[in-house]
Amino acid sequence: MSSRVQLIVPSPTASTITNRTPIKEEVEVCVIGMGFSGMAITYNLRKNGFHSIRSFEKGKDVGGTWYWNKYPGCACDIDSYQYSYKFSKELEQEWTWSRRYGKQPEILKYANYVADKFDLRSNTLFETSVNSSIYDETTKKWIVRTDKGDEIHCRFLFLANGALSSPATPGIHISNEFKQRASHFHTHNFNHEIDLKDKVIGIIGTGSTGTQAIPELANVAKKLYVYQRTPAWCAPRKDKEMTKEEEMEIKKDYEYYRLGRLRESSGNLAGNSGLSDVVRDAGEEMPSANKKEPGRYQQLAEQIASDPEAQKMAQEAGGFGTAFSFGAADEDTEANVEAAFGPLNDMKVNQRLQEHLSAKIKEVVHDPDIANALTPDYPVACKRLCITDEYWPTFNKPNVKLYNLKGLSINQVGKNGPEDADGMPLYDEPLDVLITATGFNAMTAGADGSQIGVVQGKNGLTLGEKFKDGYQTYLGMLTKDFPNLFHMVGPQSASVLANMISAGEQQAEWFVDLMVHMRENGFESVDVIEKYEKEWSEHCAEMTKNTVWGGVGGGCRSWYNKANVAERNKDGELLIDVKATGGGDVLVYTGGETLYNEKIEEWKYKGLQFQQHFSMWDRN
Ligand code: N01
Repeated sequence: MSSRVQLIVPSPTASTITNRTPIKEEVEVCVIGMGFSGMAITYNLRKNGFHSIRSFEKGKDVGGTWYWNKYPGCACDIDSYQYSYKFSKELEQEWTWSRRYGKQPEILKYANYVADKFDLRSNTLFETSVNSSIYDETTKKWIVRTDKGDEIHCRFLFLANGALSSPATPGIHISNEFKQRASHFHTHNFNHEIDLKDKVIGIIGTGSTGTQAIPELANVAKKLYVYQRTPAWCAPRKDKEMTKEEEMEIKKDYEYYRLGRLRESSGNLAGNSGLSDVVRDAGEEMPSANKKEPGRYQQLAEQIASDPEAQKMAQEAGGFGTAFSFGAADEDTEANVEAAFGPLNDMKVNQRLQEHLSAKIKEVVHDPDIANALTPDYPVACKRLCITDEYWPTFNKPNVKLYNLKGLSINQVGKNGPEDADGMPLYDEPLDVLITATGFNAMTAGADGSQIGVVQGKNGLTLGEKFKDGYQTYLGMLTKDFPNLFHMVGPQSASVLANMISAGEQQAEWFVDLMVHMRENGFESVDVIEKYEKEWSEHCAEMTKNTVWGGVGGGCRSWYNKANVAERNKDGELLIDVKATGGGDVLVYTGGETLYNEKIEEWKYKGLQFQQHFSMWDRN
């Protein structure tokens, strides 16, 4: 049987999706999700001659995370010139970022610009949710079905539907009386139709989203009640407009600027540091890219290790670099690579950082009791570090009131607002609006099938069943018994602990290389040898073991280990003990982006099992 790809129905474009007739077709590749990863894979596939693609996107347009999250204050906290695609030099040169950190509207504009420039929308069915993806062992194809009645058969299936795209309101019951008299919504689906001016607003959640939204809400609310279960560690942001000179300095040697991020800092969180800004601000000439020698960035890290002035400068530069420059000055810590990991595995360094950040809280927040309530008691970076200058000063405003829940959850919202476990009101005035900034069912996308329906591989096994007791993946990209199923920025990959755009791009290149390898060798399908996914899972656990995510320094509850959706009982006792879930249960690869990139190249394609079928590829 020839498996030449045939488009049975012409591809509709984004503008022709409503009330369309269901599509039945056979294509080479299906892509679920058209955020930054979906766009990266589409670009790379086409560049390498894979043109038979069908993509599905729940939203009306591209952008993924940046399409959905439109809450006030929504912005990136990685330098904008780093948080962008590197695949086109032309794109790099012609796009101008207005600020150090892109705000959501600008990032979405960028996504649209890229989609227009490279025609990335034309294969996509927008406003279409995938209901199921079933592997047919006879035809060796994935059958993808959608809520619009489409049925697409494809050889390869990419899950690019995002790590944080399924909003969660864990355990919060909102009464009908409240629903009738007030408004409520999740930050992921922020309701901009409601005029918030002079309203009594409550917001549950003080993670990355909450800390960004709270200052903006405080500017318009009559009263803002902030419900804090656990305080967040925050580092200074130091956002600013980009000058033409800074832009030109980066664009002069963009590749080196990007390399610096990975080289100076293991490409982990510190990779998005202000160190590159320090170089720029110091007016240093950046040496050209691809040099084998360590280069200016490493020299800088070494300088930070030995020179308190340089260290201070790095700490003041803002962003993740603030936190990670603390490692560099420790006498036991080697410069450069260790500098990035210092606070993550060295509690002496972490403690120093905690003291530095706590002092900032006390300096900024006038009321010492509120300052104390806002000060976390767990290691920095155990939860996602927030990057903000506006959050703490917000608590000096007379219209803002902090409800310190001291570890307890809000479980009940009565007629007028949230109540404690004894039914006592947690408000002075009835709320007009309740906003939940309570995070996400992280990485369920494909992991348990809840967001994109069931994903069923060989022998009827679903991803949900496979990952029931923990993740088992090959490099965070494939998993045994799910042939030709490719995970983008999924569990056990560098993903959210890296720069999501560059992490997705790196994986896109790797996957397309794999597909080219298969095409050249006449391989029809690829699966994983069990031993190797065990090896990868063990490596992930090993990387995590001695870090704050693995419980060093006491651990914390976080979505990194799925402890955000677990409940506490009435006395605040955890129903899941986070410390008992460290190691392999951490969702993300914790070794950092640089090491991850090295590993995926080193492993290429060790531990993969290919099946031959010479006639399937169109060799014309
Ligand atoms: O979600 P979160 P998020 N009662 O899970 C609290 C990325 N991101 O949307 O800390 C009371 O971090 C919960 O309390 P606790 C980034 O990767 C990036 O803020 O679990 N409170 C916590 O305070 C980030 O990590 C940017 O005790 C309840 C909050 O809700 C990820 O998205 C910007 C509760 C949830 O915090 C998720 O961040 C924004 C309850 N029942 C987001 N349930 C960038 O800048 C939950 N909470 C790039």
